[in-house]
Amino acid sequence: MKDARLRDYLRPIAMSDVERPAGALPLAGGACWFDRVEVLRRGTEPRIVAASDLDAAARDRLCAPRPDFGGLSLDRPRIMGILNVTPDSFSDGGLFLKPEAAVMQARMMASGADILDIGGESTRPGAAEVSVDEETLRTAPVIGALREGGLDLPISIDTRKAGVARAALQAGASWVNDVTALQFDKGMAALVAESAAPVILMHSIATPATMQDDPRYDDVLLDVYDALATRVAEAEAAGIAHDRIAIDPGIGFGKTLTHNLALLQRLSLFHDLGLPVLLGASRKRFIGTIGAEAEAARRMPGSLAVALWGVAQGVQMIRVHDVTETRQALSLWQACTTGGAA
Ligand code: HH2
Repeated sequence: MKDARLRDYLRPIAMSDVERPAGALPLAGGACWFDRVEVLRRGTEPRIVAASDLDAAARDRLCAPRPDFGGLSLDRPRIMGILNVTPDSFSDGGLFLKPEAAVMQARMMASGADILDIGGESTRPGAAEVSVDEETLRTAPVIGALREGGLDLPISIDTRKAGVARAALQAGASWVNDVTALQFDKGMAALVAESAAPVILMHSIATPATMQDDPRYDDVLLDVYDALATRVAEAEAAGIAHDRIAIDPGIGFGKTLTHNLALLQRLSLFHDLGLPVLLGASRKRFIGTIGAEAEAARRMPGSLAVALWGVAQGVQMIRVHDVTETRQALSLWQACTTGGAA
C-alpha cells in the first residue's frame, strides 16, 4: 500500500524585507512574503522551487489572508498574554493563585495583549493532573470577575478538560486552548463544536507527566505537521468549522532541544495547513539552555528573540508571559519591516 506520508510538504521561505521582487506572494495575507518554497519529502534531500511554480490550491493555502479568528483580525501579529492561576507553573507558579492577584495581573496585561490565556493546571514536564473541580475553581471566578469588570478582550481557557472549558465559557471565556488538540478528554470536541468558540489545537505527545521521557520522531517537523493535519480533520469531522481552528506545533511538549529547534527553523511549513498559527515558546527550557539562564522568570530576552523569529516566519499569534516587553519589541520589528506601528 502507498505510504501517505511519502508526499511533498511545502514550506514557504518567509521574507520580511521592505522591497519585494516581482512575483512575490503574500504569506497568509500578512506582512511577510515569499517567492521561493522549500519542498520537503521524507528520505529525500529538500529542494527549492519558485513560488510561481505552485499549483492554484497550494498557492491559495499559503497566500490567502486568514479570516478573523474569534473576532480578531489576523492581518498583523497578535499577542496572547499568559495568566497561570496555578501553584506550580514553571515560570510564574504561585504568583497569581489568589483570585485578586490573578485579576490584577490580567488587567495589567490587558493594555498590551490582544488575547488573555488563562490556565488552572500546569502542563510543565512532570506536572501532576489537577481535578476538574479544582481547575474550574481556579479559573472560572477569575474570568467572571474580569468580565464583570468590563474587560472585553478575547479570553482563552487553557485546558484539556471539557468540564473546565464549559465552566470557563459560561463565565465569559471566548476561546478554547487545548494542549492535547482535543485528545485528552473525549468530550472536548463535542463541547467546542456545540459552543461557538474558536479552538487552538496544539501538538503534544503523551501527558505532561511523561512527555519528556525520551520523545522520538521519524522526522519531527513532518511528524508534527501530519499529526496536526489529522487533529484538524478530526475536529472538522466533529463539527468544528475550519475557520474556528488555529494550530500550534507545541514547543517543549514531548520535544527535546533539537526537536524544538527543528520546528522553529522551519516553522513556516505550518502555513501549508491553511490555518492561523500560534507559537508558544515564552521562557521555556530550551531558552534557558541556549541562553544560559536557569531561572525561568529571567528568560525574557531569549523569549523576545524567539517571538520575533516567529513573527518573521509569519505566525499570527505569539503566546507570552512578558506582554509589555513583547509589545515594545513587536512595535519596533513592525516599524523596521513595514514602517507601520503594532
Ligand atoms: N505552553 C504552555 C501551556 N499552554 N498552549 C499553547 N497553545 N501553546 C503553548 O506553547 C503552551 C500552551 C506551557 O507554558 P506555561 O503556561 O507558561 O506553563 P505551565 O504549563 O507550567 O503553566
